[in-house]
Amino acid sequence: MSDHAFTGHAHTHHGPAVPQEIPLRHDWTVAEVRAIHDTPLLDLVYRAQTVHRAVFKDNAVQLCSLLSIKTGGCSEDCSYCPQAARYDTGVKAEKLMQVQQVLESAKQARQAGATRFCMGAAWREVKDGPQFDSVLDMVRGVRALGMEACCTLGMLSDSQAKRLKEAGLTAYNHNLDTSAEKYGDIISTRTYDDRLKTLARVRAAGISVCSGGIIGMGESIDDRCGMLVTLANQEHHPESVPVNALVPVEGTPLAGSKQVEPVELVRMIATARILMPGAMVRLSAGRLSLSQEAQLLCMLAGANSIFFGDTLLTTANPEFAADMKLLADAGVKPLEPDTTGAPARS
Ligand code: SAM
Ligand code: DTB
Ligand code: SF4
Repeated sequence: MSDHAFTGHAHTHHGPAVPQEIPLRHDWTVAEVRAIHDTPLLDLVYRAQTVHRAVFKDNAVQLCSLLSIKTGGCSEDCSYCPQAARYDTGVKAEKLMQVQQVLESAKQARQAGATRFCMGAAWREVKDGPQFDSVLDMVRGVRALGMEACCTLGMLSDSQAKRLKEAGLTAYNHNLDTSAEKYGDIISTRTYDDRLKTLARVRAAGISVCSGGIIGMGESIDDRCGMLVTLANQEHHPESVPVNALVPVEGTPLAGSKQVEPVELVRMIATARILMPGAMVRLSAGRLSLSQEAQLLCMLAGANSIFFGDTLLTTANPEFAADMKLLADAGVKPLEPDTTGAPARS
């Protein structure tokens, strides 16, 4: 069903205005999405770029800064993750950072051109108490600097989501990572349904949803399409969809995984763009193994955001200067902060 009928109703999410001629569907099947995904590459990229330009009028890319505010020692067993305590990856467990230190880093990120500041904690779930209170202070501080604030802290309760909203949180990141069918092969310490429940709580609290996944974990193409179907068939599309290529980390069960072909990432991004026209599609982990040309092809396919800075959470990312040169050479402008606050179809 298209949600044209809902246009004009009070929505709790924000984003670009999707023109009426671009349908917003929430009833995709895996077979339909697979047909799009498998389209001849140049036709696929053309279609995705057409949707992209109908919604986003220019070729701006949002620069997001990522900071690990609580590194390592996580009790979960996500088989891709260097921060799981049970894998010997060389990542040491650290305490939650001090609020002032985090805000110092946010200030630097803003000066370097970031409009969104994302804070990640290696927690299974949020626990009420002084640490969560500090995170709320971090959110308030980042917002006061005039940036969007995003957190990724694991599972949340309704009341925690409400408190994050009250602190001014723009978005909450909680990835589905892969399809429901594949999930159990990757993580055993929580279920897909746990993931969906947290996403519903984030949505209900009026916080923007950031949810996506990883390719290159041994999943099938149908798993990739299945994940996109789950994201797109929610009542509202996520405002933000990160697409990560697995960064294989020594010590994790997925250390020996083969690098994905860059073109697989392009297909995934293009398909996400076509299914969720109003979403920010984020070319996230894995950029170090992409050429400049492959990254530009990802942008042509609809990616309009990157994480910049020398480290992601714990792994390396392209250098700041190289990213700035890439964008400048291609004539891609960094996105200005969205101050309109206008509600959108999703
Ligand atoms: N603990 C919280 C959680 O799991 O939701 C937040 C932090 S977690 C590190 C954020 C996301 O980073 C994961 O959902 C996963 O998609 C991504 N990620 C982690 N390790 C990765 C890797 N080696 N390669 C690509 N993406 C990775
Ligand atoms: C997302 O999807 N990717 C980012 C962000 N959301 C939090 C994290 C990528 C982490 C890659 C592994 C690491 O650096 O530890
Ligand atoms: Fe923990 Fe998140 Fe890493 Fe999973 S992805 S081990 S929950 S930090």
